[in-house]
Amino acid sequence: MRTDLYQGHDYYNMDDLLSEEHKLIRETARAWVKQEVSPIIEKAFEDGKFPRHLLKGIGEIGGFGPYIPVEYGGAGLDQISYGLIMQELERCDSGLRSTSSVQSSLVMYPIWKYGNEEQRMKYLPKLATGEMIGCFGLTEPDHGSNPGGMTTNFKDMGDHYLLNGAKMWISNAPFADIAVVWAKDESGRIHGLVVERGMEGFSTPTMGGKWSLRASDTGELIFEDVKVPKENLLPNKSGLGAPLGCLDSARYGIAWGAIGAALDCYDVALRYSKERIQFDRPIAGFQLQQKKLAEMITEITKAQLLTFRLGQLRNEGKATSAQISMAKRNNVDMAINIAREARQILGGMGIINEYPIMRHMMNLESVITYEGTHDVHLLITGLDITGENAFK
Ligand code: TGC
Ligand code: FAD
Repeated sequence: MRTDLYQGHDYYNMDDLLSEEHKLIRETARAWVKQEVSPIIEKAFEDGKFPRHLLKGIGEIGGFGPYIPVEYGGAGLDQISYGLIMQELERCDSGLRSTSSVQSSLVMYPIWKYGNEEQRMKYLPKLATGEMIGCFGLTEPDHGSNPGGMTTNFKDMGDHYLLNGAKMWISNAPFADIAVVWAKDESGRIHGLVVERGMEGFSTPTMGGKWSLRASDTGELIFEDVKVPKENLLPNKSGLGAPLGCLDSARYGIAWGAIGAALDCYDVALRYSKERIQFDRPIAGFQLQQKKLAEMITEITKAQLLTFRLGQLRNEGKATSAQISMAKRNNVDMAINIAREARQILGGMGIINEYPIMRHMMNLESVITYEGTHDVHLLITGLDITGENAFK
């Protein structure tokens, strides 16, 4: 088993912009990851299973609902703290960060923002500790980039709603206790409903065969005449803007998380390049390898600056959805390119599980697709700067 020797890289003294609390939160997350996750992550990835015993620990480091108010069990932290936790989790594995993102931004966020007080008190405290796990059902087999076309629907039956349809590619679905499900009412308006495991007609088959994000469980959500109590509808927002609002928060977390994956690849490649001797000298001394390493730290530094500024805007409530799209797209693309370059620096060692590079690279193929594809985010920027909609 490889010892986790990771250390952060801060070429532009970004730490000067952080508070002591920020640094403590980051160190706490890093120490927990090194002690509890790094020793088992390769095995979890090989087994294709999320290690569920980690859920409690994620809750303890503030990884479930970092910015949700303390009165609901959240950590009550700012957006920079949230980002730093995502960075440390994804530094280890994108699947680990995914579990946290889904629970925090796609389950707790909508219950907090769109739910009533009763729903908040019923679900949020248990979600914050990891005692309860949630998933988020937006994507359908025929509606991925275009969620507005969804066909999952519910009918008002007087004393309950009757839910029918199917969701696909749902992170955490196989073991989630609850699902925040987006479905159309009889007039075609989209609403969020909390569906609980055990409701008759609700099943969550596991999706197998993934070569990416293997340490995260992915499944379907099937609804066959599921009777959902009326009190499980999230009352305070409807329309496509409701699920997209959750995505803003999750995409912001991914922008930070992707920097973590890139930092890990850079850190491993830099160390390896100084130790690996070919032609009687460390490969770090060859210009071609220096070009790769120098470009990596340049791109990481640019992403750190972009993302920190986005965090400030989020703290002030000023970040736009398009700004978040730009950061998600840029940072995931940056990370996947760095993973590919790092793999080359390690030569043959780059493809085996003694090092994390290939795992990061495969994971990032999911990250560049979910929460809006690379192309979708480009089109969001295009629409924002030109006013012309190139989606349809
Ligand atoms: P469009 O007509 O543009 O918008 C419909 C309504 O939504 C509003 N809106 C937003 N509101 C909040 N936040 C945003 N980011 C928003 N973007 C749009 C918009 O103002 C409008 O409101 P209203 O009141 O006028 O009705 O919608 P469209 O149908 O043209 O679609 C636009 C598009 C393509 C950008 C959007 O649908 C999209 O982002 N597609 C990508 C789908 C996606 O990201 N799915 C993610 C599924 S969840 C997931 O992947 C979890 S992965 C696990 C993990 O995170 O680890
Ligand atoms: P499609 O929408 O079919 O896109 C295929 C290609 O067409 C892409 O390259 C896309 O960019 C391009 N394209 C589509 N529309 C346009 C256009 N207008 N112009 C130009 N190009 C276009 N979803 C959830 O709801 N909850 C989850 O928890 C969740 N977890 C996931 C976990 C994993 C591991 C993965 C892989 C996905 C997950 N998703 C989840 C689904 C994810 O959000 C979708 O895969 C994603 O939104 C893309 O949808 P799609 O796969 O159907 O691709």
